[in-house]
Amino acid sequence: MASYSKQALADAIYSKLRLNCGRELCEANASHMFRACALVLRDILAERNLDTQNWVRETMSRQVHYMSMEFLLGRSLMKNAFNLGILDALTEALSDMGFHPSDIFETEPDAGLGNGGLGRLAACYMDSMATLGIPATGYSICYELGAFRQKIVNGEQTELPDDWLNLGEAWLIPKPDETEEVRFGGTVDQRWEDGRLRVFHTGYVSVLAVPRDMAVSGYGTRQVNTLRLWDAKAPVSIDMSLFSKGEYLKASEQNAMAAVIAKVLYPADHHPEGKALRLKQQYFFVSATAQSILRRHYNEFGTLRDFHLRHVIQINDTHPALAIPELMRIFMDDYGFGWDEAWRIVSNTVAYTNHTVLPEALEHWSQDLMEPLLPRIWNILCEINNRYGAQVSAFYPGDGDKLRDTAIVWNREVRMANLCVAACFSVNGVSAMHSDILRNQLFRDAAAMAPDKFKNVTNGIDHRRWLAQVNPGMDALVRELTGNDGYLLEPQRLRELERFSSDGAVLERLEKIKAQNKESFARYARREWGFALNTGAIFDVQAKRLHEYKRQLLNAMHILHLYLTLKDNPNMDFHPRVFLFGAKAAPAYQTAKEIIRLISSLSAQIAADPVCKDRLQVFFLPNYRVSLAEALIPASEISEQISAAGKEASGTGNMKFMMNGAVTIGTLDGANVEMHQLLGDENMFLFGLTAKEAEALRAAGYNPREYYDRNPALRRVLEEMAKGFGDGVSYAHLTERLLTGAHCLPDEFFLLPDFEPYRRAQERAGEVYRDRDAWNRMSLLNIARSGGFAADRSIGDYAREIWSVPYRKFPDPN
Ligand code: 26R
Repeated sequence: MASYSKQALADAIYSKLRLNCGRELCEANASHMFRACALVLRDILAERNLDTQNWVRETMSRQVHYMSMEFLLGRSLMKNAFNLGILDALTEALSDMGFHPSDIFETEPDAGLGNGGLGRLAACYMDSMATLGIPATGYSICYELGAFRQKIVNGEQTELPDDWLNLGEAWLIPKPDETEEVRFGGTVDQRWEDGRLRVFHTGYVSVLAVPRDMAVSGYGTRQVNTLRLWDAKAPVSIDMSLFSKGEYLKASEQNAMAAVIAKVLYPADHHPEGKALRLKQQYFFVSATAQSILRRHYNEFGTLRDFHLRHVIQINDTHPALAIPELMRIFMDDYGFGWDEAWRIVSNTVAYTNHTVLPEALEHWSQDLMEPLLPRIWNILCEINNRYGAQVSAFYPGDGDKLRDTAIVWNREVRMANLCVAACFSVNGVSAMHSDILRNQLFRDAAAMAPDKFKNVTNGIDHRRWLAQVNPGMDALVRELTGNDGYLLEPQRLRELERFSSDGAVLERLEKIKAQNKESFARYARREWGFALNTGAIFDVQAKRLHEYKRQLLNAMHILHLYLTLKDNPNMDFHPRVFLFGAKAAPAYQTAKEIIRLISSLSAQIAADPVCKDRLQVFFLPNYRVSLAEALIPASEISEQISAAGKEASGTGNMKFMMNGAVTIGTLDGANVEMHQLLGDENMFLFGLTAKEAEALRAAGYNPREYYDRNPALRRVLEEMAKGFGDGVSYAHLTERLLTGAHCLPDEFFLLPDFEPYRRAQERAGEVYRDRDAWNRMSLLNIARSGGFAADRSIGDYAREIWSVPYRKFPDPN
């Protein structure tokens, strides 16, 4: 790989400062400097991106198109420098120019174009695809505002806009010549013309989709793939006075539509709102992407006949599912294909990943919204529905229930998951357990019709970012113990650490690295929020979106229990704990917001009580996001993965904590199940109902009162919660939800049955922690066995089992 000396980089940065920022070095602040660096790297990436595209054309290899409404990228400067192998040269260049490199890296705003797991997964996968030599393009929307900034005011979440583009724009390369037109509304007519039935769409409103491409580097390779982010623009900006009245109205409609479409990322996670704007965003994104892919293929080959042999489109949950009817539309209406041939090509191109089984998170769109906004798409959906219904009826003759359950259009609603299952050649879940639930429960009837369609690809994380980059101390230890940096491309080599599991000196060094990471996070927390963390305490962390199924409330209840116990018994012998939470709540999710408030109240109460001094602390860390996770995870010792069994599709935070040597307290849910298989009971603190047991309990008529009546400690916790704390806020609404269910099932996520088992798991963790040697060994084994949760492994699975694209070979996982 061509390398760049620090001098060459310094020169390039200097000239970007002058030419693009209009600054002399002596006038440059951190923002100017960041921008100049980003522009320098963008040039290097742009060149390699072109080479990559030429290579793809020459080799005619099958390409992957990864469609996702979310890419939670975080920061890119350090990442790109690391992948290009110029991180050291860049830091030295920055120092030589009189700056603290970390100031420059930290100036970069997170690109927060995602809400949580699904969006971060897409970002990790982009890195792995480039690294593994897979020709891949990601597609999404260039949201002007990413995930809201969370501010805690008087214990409550408030939301502020996240204006990331200001500086983040430096990474984007506009490609106005590849603009696509997306059409909304109007009417469709079918007329015979030249011997074939043709579709005419009139009276529509147009929005232009303009690509703003971001280059995605791979590690240890020259390959640079593309992430195409669509920006929305109105088609007319010419003098309105030239327009007749009717055209003026249309023009302003188009302007209004364009102005809002790419404005903001929807902050809802696991809860579709059914809003017209969200549907417009989805279609905008999907239509632009489908047109762009087909156009490029057609320009190259002059035909779309073999399209599916050259392309595979992976859709990240159902959010891009309208790609299916949109592709059908383009094949038929724009390129003159008949239904059957179009269907054969489309259904052999599109593959679907499901990321949630929560019924309330499954998308459906009403006919009332869909039909007027996307009239042609509505036609096509109805046709897909009719044809699939006929197949279902043939397979299950006379079975009305099956026809209802698998229907794509039912009761004037379009069910997006059923559409994907009917149309895609592959359907996969994101952990072994989740994929079993898809096959045997959620999509059982469809799976019986096409069993081979259903697959599993367990999620994985970019271990270069989430271990090597965020935890330099641990990275250095791994390199030393394994002899080199080979684990960066072969994550399974982390296994070699097992040899040191009884090496006292190594275990002590591991402990020291963790201690340093805790110190450095404590400094961060003091700087950011003025918090004073007790670094002698166990750092116990739950960081993820706030949702009832993830059970942050169970964690809070246990903390309250600890607090009450400590008050009763101030001399209690227990190792000091710091409980840390990071979580954004969807702005309209009231219960989630109440839970944040509860954690804040509890935090204040405990901070104010002298009995807790040096022993118990609780902090709610505001504005959890990628860059905060990067500081927090390496400092964590206990990882809270305590979702109600059967609800968390996989989890990926669990993997990040494990890889950084935190020990998990968790339920048998999602990928925790696979972690447990690798670690055994000895290296993880497992507790609680299994998915099966939870189901059985529900079926038997679950009554939370039984647990409340039987367990005095639990009862007391709930009573105290209802009373509230020093700040006078009552949380009776939360206890009511658990005990009697306020407009919902009482305790839908089984906090009460799991309370006592959770308390005991916490107690066990506390005991083991005191045996430093035993704890450090667990920590080491967690790191050593985490290689299978690298995104490189997941992408290898996708490449082999679903995409049929070649990729660089990795040693067998086992
Ligand atoms: C608004 C609505 C349509 C919506 C529903 C659900 C929007 C966003 C989501 C987020 C879901 C799909 C999500 O993020 N799921 C998470 O995906 C991760 C990556 O696979 C899993 O690790 C995690 O368990 C799962 O909750």
